[in-house]
Amino acid sequence: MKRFTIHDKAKEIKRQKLLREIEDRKLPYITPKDVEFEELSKAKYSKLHLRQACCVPDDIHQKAQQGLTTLQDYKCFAQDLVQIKGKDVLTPVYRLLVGNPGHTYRYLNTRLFAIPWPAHGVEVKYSNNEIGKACQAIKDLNEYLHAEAVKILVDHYSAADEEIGSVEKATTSLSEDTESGKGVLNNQKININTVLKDRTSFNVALLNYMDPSRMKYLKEEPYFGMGKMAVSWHHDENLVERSTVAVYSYSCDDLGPALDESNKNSVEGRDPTLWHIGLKIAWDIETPGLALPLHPGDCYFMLDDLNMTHQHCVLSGMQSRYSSTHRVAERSTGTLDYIFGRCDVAMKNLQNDSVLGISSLISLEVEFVRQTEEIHNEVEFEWLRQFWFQGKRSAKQCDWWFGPMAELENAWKKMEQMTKLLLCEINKADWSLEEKTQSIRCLLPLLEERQELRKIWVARCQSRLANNLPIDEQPECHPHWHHGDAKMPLPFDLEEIISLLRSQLGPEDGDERK
Ligand code: A4F
Repeated sequence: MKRFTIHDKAKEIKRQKLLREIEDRKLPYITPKDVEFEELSKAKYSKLHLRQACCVPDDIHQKAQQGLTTLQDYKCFAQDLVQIKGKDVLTPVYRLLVGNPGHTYRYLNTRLFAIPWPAHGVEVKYSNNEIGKACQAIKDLNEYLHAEAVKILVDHYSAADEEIGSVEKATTSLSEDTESGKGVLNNQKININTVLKDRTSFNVALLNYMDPSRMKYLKEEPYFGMGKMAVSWHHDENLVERSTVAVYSYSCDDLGPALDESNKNSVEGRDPTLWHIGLKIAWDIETPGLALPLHPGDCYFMLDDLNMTHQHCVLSGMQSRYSSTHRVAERSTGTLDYIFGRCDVAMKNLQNDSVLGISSLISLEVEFVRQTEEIHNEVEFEWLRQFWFQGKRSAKQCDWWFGPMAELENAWKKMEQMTKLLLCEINKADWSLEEKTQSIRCLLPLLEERQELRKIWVARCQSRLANNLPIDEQPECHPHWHHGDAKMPLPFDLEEIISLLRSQLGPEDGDERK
């Protein structure tokens, strides 16, 4: 889990400096009503692509809207208790992640676990048929948006100056020769179709819902005076580099028409009754910002590196609004396949004698020890605690995640046993001082991290915000056990073990750690 880093601090200082530079005056921004809109959006915002609702097939609208409202009827959306700059905060937007079985999406130090949409070879028992149908509708929307994104990207690259060359230019970042360290381009041609597919094969959809009339307080957009924000300026996290984000936006017509046309033209800035997507170039105060109104059923696509060069925000309208945001979530460390693979690696260092009923470590080499203890921390803090921190909220849709979580917990418990076995070895008399010191130097920082993170998670679970959540969303501090629990190899509180290990190192090691 990330804590408040120097990087966060530097960003905050930069943000404050920007706000001071702007002082009280607001920066200019444009909307489609402005004469400069066409020119500026082409020059600076060409990688934001709008597909108006009228160009989306009726059956897609019908199924998507039905799916989203069903999920809301069954109270499937929940506020996330995320961490910003080391502080716990509840998102104003209610969210639900749906996606490929076993996939997760991590944002603001929170790992969301995808409710699986129907997939071949995977059995999902939804808690009722309507929820299953809604997940299928999101999957159908996903397939539609994937196909459209490929077409839009092909058109986008073909329209660029160097025509097909620009596709190659856009793909070269994937083929940089990192071995030479010079960033020389590899001659190996990357198949363009593969690149386009990789960047549009959405594996999760992060669904959002917000009813502004129920939100007591929404932040004002600080730089341009764009009005109330549902989501502040940010870059989306945890995405495959240069992958597209495709969004289906459905603001309900529950308030009747927005400001009438004549009124719209006379009012400065954006129409506050309508939802908008706000866009700006990151750290740029010269280029005007952009506010693009979103009507029910409009889709937009954030293409290529737009999410890296620009920040976006979501500007609230008056109606309640759903969105389905389709993403290529980074798979390298975010899937069940990955984490089970890591557990297998750790288990390779454990042997069980079934006759004697005892287990032992195969190797005591520091590299094996480090790897096992790192995997131990990863399973505990990136998977088990993240999952149980969200309580039993996924049970509303299906029980799918509870099986893999129990399996991960079994593997984690074996890793607790492995740590205990290592501690016993360290205490054996037949080790040389050198071996002992090396082993402790390797183990100690990982145990210190475990202890510190356990304290942070206990505190997060006990916070007032956590305790005020609906009962089935209340964080569970799991795994947790009491001192002397005979079923557990080691205590929950590692302070004593850590002190003992520290005392076996020379003073120079203590200084090093400081
Ligand atoms: O202001 C916010 O948008 C916000 C409020 C809150 N109580 C919790 C989180 C956020 C938030 C945020 C929420 C969702 C999301 O997808 C991205 C987000 O990015 C952010 C944020 C970036 C708050 C501050 C920020 O700088």
